[in-house]
Amino acid sequence: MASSIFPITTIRQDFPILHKPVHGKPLIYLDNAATTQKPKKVIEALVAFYEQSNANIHRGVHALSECSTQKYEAAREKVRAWVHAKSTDEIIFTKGTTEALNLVAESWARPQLHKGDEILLTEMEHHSNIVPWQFVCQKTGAVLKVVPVNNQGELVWEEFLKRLGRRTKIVAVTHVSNTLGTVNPIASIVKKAKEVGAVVVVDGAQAVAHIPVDVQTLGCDFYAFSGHKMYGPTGIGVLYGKAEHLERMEPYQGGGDMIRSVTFDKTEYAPPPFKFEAGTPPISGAVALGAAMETLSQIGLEAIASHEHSLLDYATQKLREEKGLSIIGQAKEKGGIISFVCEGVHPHDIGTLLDEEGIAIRAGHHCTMPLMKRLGVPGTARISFALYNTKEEIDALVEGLHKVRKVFSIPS
Ligand code: C6P
Repeated sequence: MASSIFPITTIRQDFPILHKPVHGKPLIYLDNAATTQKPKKVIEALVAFYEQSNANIHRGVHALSECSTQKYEAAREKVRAWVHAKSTDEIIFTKGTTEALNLVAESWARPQLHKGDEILLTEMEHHSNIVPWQFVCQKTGAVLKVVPVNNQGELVWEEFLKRLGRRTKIVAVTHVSNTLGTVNPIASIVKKAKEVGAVVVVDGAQAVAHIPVDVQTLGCDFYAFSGHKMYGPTGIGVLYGKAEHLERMEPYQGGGDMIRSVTFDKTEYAPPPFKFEAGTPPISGAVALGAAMETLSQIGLEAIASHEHSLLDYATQKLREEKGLSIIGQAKEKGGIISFVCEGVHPHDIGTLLDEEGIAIRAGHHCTMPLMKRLGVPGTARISFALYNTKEEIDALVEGLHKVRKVFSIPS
């Protein structure tokens, strides 16, 4: 229903890159989980910032510096509202999800964890939500525990409960799996984790641009995401952290802008969020991320979610009709991501041959190697939707897959 009134033509006009041919064919961009394309408003916000407002923030007394500071802090407020945090003091700008997760691992976990403490992850985590915790384990003697996924690609709830105990200090879980599309029940996970006093860190990289996120309702302690996966620029991301944690945490890096006073004997830190933003931050990136959020708000996240869901349903149905093709990840709650494998064709060959048709997909392990091992596949082909995708593009994808089969002499 919603997709029929979704202003798809107007939306597509707003994304210049969608009108650039690739290999002489119209671009069909289905690699949105890797990074989304950028609307004019975001590109123009970057240009306008450098043409009209460029200066360093928080330090200058001059007009441009005040203007730049005001825009940067206004962007923080937009992010606060986007995830419904209580205060802008809980919003830290980072380089992206990866840096945000490393910040929690280094500044919250490493000083607090001890030998025998446990960090609970899931089998579907991205490497960004595995490797930083391994660093913590190496440095503290804590151990990783892993919740398995079932054949549908869902967390096995009973196994989660079995592994959760008084030694669990952190539960680190992805909101939406970048490989399977599975949406995890974060609020229920938080409720259980709180019963044992564990802190919950959510990797929201694949969620924030697709489903409404309210960190207060979810109750999580930390929530990490990247600007470039939500129509903003690369090099900007966000860590939400509950004030009670951020106040007690040590800084992640030292430098300018994160201090109250410095002598050679002692440094006093600025309060959060500045304590965690050493050096000149990605100012223009934050401003343009704010513009991306405005664009999404204007269209409406509910409408976007509904459009992407109809694409997911349509593509799932179409791909199920394809002989020799298996969809990997059939969770009941799914976001707009479909991984698949085709009998007799390596995922990389699928990706390369589709590229010749102007169709951009991703192929490989998607930075989820432990999940690939669990699923018994070296990699998958993956399509992932954004607000500008259409059912016609899915039809073209299916056409493209027929061509791939032809190249490999596999009957359709
Ligand atoms: N996934 C993909 O799936 P950065 O690189 O810091 O912006 O995001 C890292 C990251 C963390 N968690 C999840 C769930 C993710 O999906 C990603 C990025 C991309 O194509 C690149 S591997």
